[in-house]
Amino acid sequence: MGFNVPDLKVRTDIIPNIKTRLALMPDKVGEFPFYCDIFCGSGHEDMSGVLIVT
Ligand SMILES: [Cu+2]
Repeated sequence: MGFNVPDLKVRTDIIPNIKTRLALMPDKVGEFPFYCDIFCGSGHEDMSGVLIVT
């Protein structure tokens, strides 16, 4: 799986059952869509959300 926040130029691979850490220092506030950018099977189309930076 992948975690991609294109507006913040951040992405990483995600491996199921393994903890993944991602450090980021946003330089702007707002709502930034994220999504899985690697086709990973059933439910892939629903792997998205919004990262809120305040
Ligand atoms: Cu996926």
